[in-house]
Amino acid sequence: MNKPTITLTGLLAISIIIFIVIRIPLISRTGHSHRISRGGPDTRNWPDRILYQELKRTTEPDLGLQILRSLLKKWPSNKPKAFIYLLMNGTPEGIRRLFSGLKSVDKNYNDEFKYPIVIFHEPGVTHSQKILIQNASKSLIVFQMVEFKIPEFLEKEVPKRACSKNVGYRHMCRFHAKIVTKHPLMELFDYYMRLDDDSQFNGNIKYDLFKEMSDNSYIYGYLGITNDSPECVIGLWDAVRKHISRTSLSLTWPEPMMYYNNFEVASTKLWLKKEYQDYIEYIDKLGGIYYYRWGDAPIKSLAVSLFVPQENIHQFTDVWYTHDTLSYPTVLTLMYTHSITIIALFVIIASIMTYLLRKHKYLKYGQSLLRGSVK
Ligand SMILES: Nc1nc2c(ncn2[C@@H]2O[C@H](COP(=O)(O)OP(=O)(O)OP(=O)(O)O)[C@@H](O)[C@H]2O)c(=O)[nH]1
Ligand SMILES: [Mg+2]
Repeated sequence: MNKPTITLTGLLAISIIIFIVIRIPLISRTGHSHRISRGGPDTRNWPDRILYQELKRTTEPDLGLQILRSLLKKWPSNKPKAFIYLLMNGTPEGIRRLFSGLKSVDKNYNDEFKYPIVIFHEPGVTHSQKILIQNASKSLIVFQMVEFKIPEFLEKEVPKRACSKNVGYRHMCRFHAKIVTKHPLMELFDYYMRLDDDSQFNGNIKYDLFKEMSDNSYIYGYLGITNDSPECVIGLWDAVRKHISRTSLSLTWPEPMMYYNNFEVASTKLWLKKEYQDYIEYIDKLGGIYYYRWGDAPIKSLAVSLFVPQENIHQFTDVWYTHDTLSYPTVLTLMYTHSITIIALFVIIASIMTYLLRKHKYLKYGQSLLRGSVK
């Protein structure tokens, strides 16, 4: 074989190996292959097709909950009671992002596992926009309207911008940390998945994430941990320390870390519990959400660290997800969870490279240099 053929063959081999490693769901930390444990109920007769078609076209806000209640009456007994939700901002760009996000959710998860999607929105989203959104997805989509206003108990004036974010953004943070936890949906269902309008699944999820949660008694599921900007969490850690000072709880969650929670799968019970409701009431009353832009991510991450035992927290390492500039799983996660495969991959690549270099004149040149025969 001549040099270009060898180089091409080598590159092809490396590409195939990388493709296989990326695409095949590897052995998870729990030791079982998710390709095998697909789980999930037989959904051929669910949801009832006629009901489904009728409901799919319904955009009446008040009917959203009725729809979900009817659906739950027909819910298969072995399927976790779960829904997917997101908050949309109603702007044309937001709706465009949503189209693409919903498509990726359907294609990579919901076409198979069929969980209802609840879209929260403020007044102003029109009937025809809702129809467009429903038609962009094969999932059952219901809408729920929420109205945001600055809480009356805040005494100081709320700045137009806090930590560079506008008031709408801070309403959004309060929505995810507090308002949604008081919504009737939380009582109706056992689990939920939260997404943003710009969330994207990049690969097929082969198993039911909610079933994984319930089978293993997981309470909180996440993809990765990152950090918030220190200036956006001013006073938050101190406030939490104060809140728990008269309890036996201790705060170990490092400042300003947070679960990257625009993807989050959790038990609804976690937020319904009195301990969380007391916590969020306390945090909310301090006003830091509006004064400093305390985000829902650090607020909820602190609560998870306080109220959820470590063994009930689960990192999904095989969900391929992108939001904004962050993608999961990260190379580091892959190396940690799939270290054997990564080492094997490096060994194979190193062997191929060595083989190629041996044939390559530069190696021979290098050897001559070392031997001192080239001046
Ligand atoms: N109704 C409503 N939704 C909002 C508002 N601001 C954001 N959202 C929605 O809330 C979700 C999160 O907002 P993003 O702006 O993506 O927030 P983020 O991803 O934390 O922040 P960035 O990474 O800084 O963009 C998205 O689905 C938005 O459409 C708002 O003022 N009103
Ligand atoms: Mg976002």
